[in-house]
Amino acid sequence: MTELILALDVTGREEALAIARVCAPHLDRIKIGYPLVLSAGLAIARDLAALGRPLLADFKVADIPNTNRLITEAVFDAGFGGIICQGFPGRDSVQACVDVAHARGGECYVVAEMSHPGAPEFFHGGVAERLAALAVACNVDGIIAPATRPERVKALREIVGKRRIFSPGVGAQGGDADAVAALADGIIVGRAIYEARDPATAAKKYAAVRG
Ligand code: 3DU
Repeated sequence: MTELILALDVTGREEALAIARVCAPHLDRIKIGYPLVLSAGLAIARDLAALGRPLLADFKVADIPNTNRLITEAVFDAGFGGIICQGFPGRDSVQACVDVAHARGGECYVVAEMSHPGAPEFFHGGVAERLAALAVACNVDGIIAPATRPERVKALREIVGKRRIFSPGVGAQGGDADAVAALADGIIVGRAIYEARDPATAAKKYAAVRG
């Protein structure tokens, strides 16, 4: 089964809660990050987690191990069920996030390759493959790979095997839900749902990937 993950990047507390409430029946997870947390406050995490869907913290954590540890502890204290970190700071930094996440019964995901047009500048040429291998070595729960480049999701699958691949870039960034759903364990959809006139109907449409 492919999961549907809502990237809830709206910047108002009430709007976020209203959209999450009506979309929740169609979702497997909700992902939030700086846009919502910096505008609505960290307490929004508890309110969203109360909807019963695991909440993913997309803070793309990228610091020294001790700081990564402190950030990850704060994330799980706030009610999140998973965290996304960057791999480029190296194995010890990623391991710090994974260790805290697993000690708290949560999950950790590493960005292997990003979805935007500028991503190839640093992620291509073998870097994404190395990040995916590092993620596996650190026993992550999965990686993030671009829905805008299905062939890259396929290539990174060779490296991560059965570990999850969550794929952002569907809809607003041009990625095709069905093409990516065949390759990834979850599609991450933001604007195409929360900017729709009727977010619940949009979520229901993308939920077709859940089978
Ligand atoms: O383009 P959308 O509105 O569907 O949102 C995609 C979300 O996924 C958004 O939160 C963005 O920060 C995140 N994301 C990517 O789009 C691409 C990545 O490589 C990693 C995260």
